[in-house]
Amino acid sequence: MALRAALRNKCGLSGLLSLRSSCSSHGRVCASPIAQQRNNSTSPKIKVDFDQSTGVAVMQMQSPPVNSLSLDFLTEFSIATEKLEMDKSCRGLIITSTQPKVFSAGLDIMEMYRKSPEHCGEFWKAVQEMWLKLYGSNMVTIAAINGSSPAGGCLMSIACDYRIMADNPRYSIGLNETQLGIVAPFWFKDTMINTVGHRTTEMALELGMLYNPSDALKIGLVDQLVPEDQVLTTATQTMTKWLAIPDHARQITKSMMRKPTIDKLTSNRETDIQYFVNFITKDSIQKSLGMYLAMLKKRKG
Ligand code: CO8
Repeated sequence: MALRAALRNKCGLSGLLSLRSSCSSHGRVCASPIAQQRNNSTSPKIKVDFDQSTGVAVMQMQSPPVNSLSLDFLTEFSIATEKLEMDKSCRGLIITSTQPKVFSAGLDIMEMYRKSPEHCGEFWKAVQEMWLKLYGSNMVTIAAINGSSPAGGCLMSIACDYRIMADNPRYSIGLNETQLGIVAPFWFKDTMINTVGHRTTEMALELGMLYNPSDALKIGLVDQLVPEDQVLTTATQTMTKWLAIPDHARQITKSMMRKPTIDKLTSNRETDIQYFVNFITKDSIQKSLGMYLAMLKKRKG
């Protein structure tokens, strides 16, 4: 809580939102004090290394044990991404994990379980913000998926421009929400459709499918598989290719492809929050989440 308050005072989500609304959705027209700050930063859950000479930042998610997307994590993520976005010299962002075997376990279920409607609303706003920042980024974004990436972890990956996954059959990726008894919201669904197409998304979402890397590659959920120890180097090499394209042309093209999906959420954020809060606080849904949490613990034992 203290961390969140501190982060908020420095540059909270509301600050980020007002920054965002004063910016063009295409070029980098914003002048902000944030832009002048150094972009090598380490916060408790996110480490950013920005190489001025290449224009590429590597963001490492470092929130043990499984990089679950808690409210604090999401707040740090949005602040770190916004800082990079505002820095004209940062053209590319690689996202990866320091946690063994896991890229991200998705949304932190504890943030949705037995929490007040107010808390759930605040949490959901932070989830929306994370997606808006990433899906709408002007930077080239590459997910270096060096472990499992279910649900919100998959959303984070498919919000990037390109996905490289470790070729380890023990890892999985997908939007598995129905397995928890919950429903992937329309913007999760739209991001997946934009990545793998309607039919594949329909089946994947209904069944809550988690794909091993080779199946994920087959359906286009990831773009490339490489040995585990080459995920980051391949991401760096791939970034060089993407950065060879003139920024303005690539950015306008990206915006043309993604803007309708982004607009659907930005014009319905409050309704989406209300829908989430009503849904997640239902007794039946809370019961499903409780059972899923118990299953996670039992599986461990
Ligand atoms: N949230 C909170 N805690 C978690 C989560 C999570 N998402 N995932 C794992 N944990 C906890 C475990 O309970 C365990 O806790 P403890 O140590 O206290 O027992 C600890 O993290 C370590 O987990 P594991 O032992 O399972 O770690 P492994 O390395 O064996 O496995 C996995 C890693 C594969 C990531 C595994 O933990 C897993 O499958 N986790 C669940 C992933 C999942 O299903 N996430 C879905 C979250 S929901 C979401 O992202 C979108 C929701 C959209 C809501 C829409 C509503 C309208």
